[in-house]
Amino acid sequence: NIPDKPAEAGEEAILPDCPETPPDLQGNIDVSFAHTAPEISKLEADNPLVKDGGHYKPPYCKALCKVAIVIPYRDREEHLRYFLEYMHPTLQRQQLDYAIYVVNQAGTGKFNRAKLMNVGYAESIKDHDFQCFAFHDVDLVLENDKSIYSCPSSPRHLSAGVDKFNYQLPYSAIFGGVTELTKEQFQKVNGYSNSFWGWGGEDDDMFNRVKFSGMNIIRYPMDISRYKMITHQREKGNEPNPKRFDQIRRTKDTMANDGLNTLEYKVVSKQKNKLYTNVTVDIMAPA
Ligand code: UD2
Ligand code: MN
Repeated sequence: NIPDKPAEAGEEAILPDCPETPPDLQGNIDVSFAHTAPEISKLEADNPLVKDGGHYKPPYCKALCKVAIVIPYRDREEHLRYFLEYMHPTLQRQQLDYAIYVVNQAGTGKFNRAKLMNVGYAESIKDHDFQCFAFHDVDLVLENDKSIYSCPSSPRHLSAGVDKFNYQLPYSAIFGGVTELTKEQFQKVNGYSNSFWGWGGEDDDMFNRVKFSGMNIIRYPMDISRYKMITHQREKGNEPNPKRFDQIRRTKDTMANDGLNTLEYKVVSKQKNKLYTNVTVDIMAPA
């Protein structure tokens, strides 16, 4: 039986489980960045069921899982609007209970993608009992909604195919772009390293963490693992990290003492916008 109106608070318990295969998936999605990204007010109007910090729940069924989408971020305003434009409708068709967290690095110091993702994890679980976490570059937009962001049985690499790399894996151990782990899996690896300042290496370090914790990476088939990357220059403050090669050689020795259990930061502000929760954070970045 499908109720004819959205559940009110407290009615949720009587909703049927959402089906394993969401009925409204469309497969390929036409993604283009040729237009100017829509204004936030337009995106809000286009996504009326998203509210309260970018949170959505399917109105007519109980989602199979609760997932936080965590975006490491600084000064990519137009990318964020493209991301919201395409990803909100896609995630709704996937019938997930999800919320979007934009973790915005304060200041002009060295960027630290991995530490920002740890912060997103730590702040999101204060708000809801998320079961899994999709760590997501702001400039990647999914081109096939059959790549469902549901909780993975093993750490999942979602962005296997990216247009920039001709939709092929540049190397088999790549674990950057978009990844998804359950809370248990993320805790088991002690989260990401906090020590990768600047561009590169943090994703390979996470690959190592997964491997040294006795887990394997899984991926969807290449015909649905497809993303478009918004083209961009390398920012000032995100220059390649010269220590990265040395750091990823040492993951096995460092991972137990560098991660969730050593995470330190100061929240500058936490704001629930309609389409996303913004967490601006001081991560004590070196210049
Ligand atoms: C690759 C990886 C990325 C990460 C990075 C190395 C893929 C598809 N992508 O991306 O996941 O491992 O290499 O660190 O494998 N960002 C900002 N503001 C900045 C700089 C970065 O918001 O000033 C965020 C944003 O979410 C961006 C992400 O960090 O998408 C990765 O940075 P990038 O896009 O400059 O790096 P890229 O494309 O080489
Ligand atoms: Mn990029």
